[in-house]
Amino acid sequence: MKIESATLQLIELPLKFRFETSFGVQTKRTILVLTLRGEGKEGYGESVMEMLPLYREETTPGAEYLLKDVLLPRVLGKTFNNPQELGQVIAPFRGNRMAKAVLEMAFWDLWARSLNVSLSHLIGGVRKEVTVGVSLGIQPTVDDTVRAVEKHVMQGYRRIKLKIKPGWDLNIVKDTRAEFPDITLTVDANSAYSMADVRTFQKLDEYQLDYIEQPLPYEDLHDHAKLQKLIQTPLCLDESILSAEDTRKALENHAGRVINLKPARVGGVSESLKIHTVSQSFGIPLWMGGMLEAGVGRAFNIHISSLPGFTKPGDTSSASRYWETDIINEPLEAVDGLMPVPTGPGIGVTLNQDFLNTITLRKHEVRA
Ligand code: OSB
Ligand code: MG
Repeated sequence: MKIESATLQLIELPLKFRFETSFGVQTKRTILVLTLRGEGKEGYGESVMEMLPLYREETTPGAEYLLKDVLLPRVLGKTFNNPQELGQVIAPFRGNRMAKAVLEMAFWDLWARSLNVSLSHLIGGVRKEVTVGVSLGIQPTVDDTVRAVEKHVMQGYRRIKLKIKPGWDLNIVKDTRAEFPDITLTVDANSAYSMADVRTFQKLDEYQLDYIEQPLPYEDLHDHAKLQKLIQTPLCLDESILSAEDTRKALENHAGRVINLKPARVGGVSESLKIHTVSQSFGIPLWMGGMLEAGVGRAFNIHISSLPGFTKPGDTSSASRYWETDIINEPLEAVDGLMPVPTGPGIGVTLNQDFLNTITLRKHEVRA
């Protein structure tokens, strides 16, 4: 497959809800959408980092520069027989996995379309639909939290995840659990705590949480392992995991018992497949995370979570929860907590280019 041309568009997409986490508030997404062209086909990629480095270190302007001036010029006009060959060209550049993922994933889509197979089929997916839950941001009051949980339980979501921060944790978990004794419930701290908070996590042990996601700093597998020894509830790692090697080391050191895999966080599809293999060899369950993706990123996440190791519900809820209008033409909607895997070639969705043009801040055409 020869990559003949590329278009990189920076868009701004307003969220339907205010999404508050321990690291900040999001009311819109600023997204890079990449189109790669070759052999009469197109492949798409979408960025997940934000303007500010509050989740991990990457930023949208940093990724825009890397893609436009560094990564795309090195692959345009070149022929790659598979995604691994393209991976070798971008591997020498350190870090920046989210930026690389935009390109890597677009190439996977282009390649799968050229082979006329769906991404799910190409990577060994085994499900026609995937189970999904929701990630609920920090609400103004405890009562608002319980009502938000109720609404999404009624909609059939298979797991409810509550965002927590110091001082906003036991209160919401206690009242939610009192009203919903049987739901699958989790919490996500986005690295807001330290080992000084062990008592809080020991108290959370009373509420049958399925797991506690990323309680401690993102670079600190050591303390996650220490905390895991002091509590019953499994720890789930999100921010800490950037690669299959991170995953192996985390699991060998018992720093967690569940892995949140976000393909874009780890550099794309190839690294996701490696993490899937590592997790399965340890017998550790995976679930598909989310970064408030628009249609392209959401479609990738659905395809990848059709792999057998994704045994817990993901964050890939209905696109209509997030957007008035999505950037793709196809609806990605869950019914009773089940999200269908698109069946067409590649990721099986098409860009709504007319809508995209109305929300584009900058557009770069890159040629060989
Ligand atoms: O930690 O999982 C996270 C969103 C942005 C950044 C980090 C996270 C999240 C979510 C939302 O939890 C998941 C989604 O609905 O896409
Ligand atoms: Mg998380």
